[in-house]
Amino acid sequence: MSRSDMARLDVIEMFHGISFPGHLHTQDSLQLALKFPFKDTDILIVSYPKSGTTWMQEIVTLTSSRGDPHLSQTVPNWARAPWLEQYYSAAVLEASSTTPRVITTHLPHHLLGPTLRGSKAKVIYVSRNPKDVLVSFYHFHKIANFFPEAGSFPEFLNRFLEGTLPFGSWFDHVKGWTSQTATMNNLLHITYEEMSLDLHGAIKRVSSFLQCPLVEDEVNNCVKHCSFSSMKDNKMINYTLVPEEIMDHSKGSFMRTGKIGDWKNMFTEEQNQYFKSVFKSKMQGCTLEFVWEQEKEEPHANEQISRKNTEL
Ligand code: PPS
Repeated sequence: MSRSDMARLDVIEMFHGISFPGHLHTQDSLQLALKFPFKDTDILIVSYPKSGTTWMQEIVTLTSSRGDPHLSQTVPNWARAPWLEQYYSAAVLEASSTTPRVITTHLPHHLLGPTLRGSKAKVIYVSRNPKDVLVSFYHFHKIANFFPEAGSFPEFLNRFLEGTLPFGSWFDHVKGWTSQTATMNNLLHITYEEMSLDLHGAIKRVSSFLQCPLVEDEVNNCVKHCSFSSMKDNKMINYTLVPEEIMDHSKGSFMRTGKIGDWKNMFTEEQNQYFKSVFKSKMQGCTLEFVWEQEKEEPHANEQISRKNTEL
């Protein structure tokens, strides 16, 4: 089965007040996701779109194969870590005999949390600076023909802040999942920024959470194969296998910049101030400290990350 079997490029599925592209989502597939019988051995990667989902799929695949890139270079990411809510996942998961199963989802906690309750499945939540998420999502809307028109950047920004883009509100998503970190000991929260600034350390964190400790050479192999440049050239994850009518590769790449802080190239100062004020009011009561940008101190550029900047 291929992801392109079902076109439905102009269809939008509204589900619990959230819009999902009808290309890969149906009412049935969304309903089924909420009844999914998780196994305790499952690994679930959870994210709001454009937060580093594909990167984490690669990290988990490579960690599980102890740095051997064979699987990640021969099987598309959606077949080895299918999105639970997408229509093809039931068939993929049924046919899969591998343990652990790696499953991906963009569903918010208020929808999937009840399904997961009581399960010991390992959940990895990936978050990213929302301003970079927004810019990445904006560019992705231009290449992915299963989304409605992106419109102008200011319009898109407003829709992001209102929570009316596909997959719903970033704020609800992040608050919903990260609020579980205190009570769910099978949940690891990791950020795109951590992965970007210390990929080696991030892989070690993930492998130890998955109880799959790696020796140094294995970690180094994982780092090599999930670097931005390796992933950009890997057609099993760069979406060049998806036909042009579904993703217009002439308009840009899925693996676009892979950088922290690209929002600075799109936001005006006024938009930044507006974003920050909405962020402050919507995230009120969220005690989690996000580290959006970390900078290496100049004199010790080769040493550990030493300065944290929690400024959004
Ligand atoms: S999706 O559509 O939700 O699955 O997208 P997602 O994979 O969450 O996010 C895509 C962005 O992640 C970047 N990316 C990476 N950055 C750095 N290093 C690696 N290895 C890497 N892999 C993916 C990808 O380039 C998208 O970000 P932008 O900012 O658009 O470049």
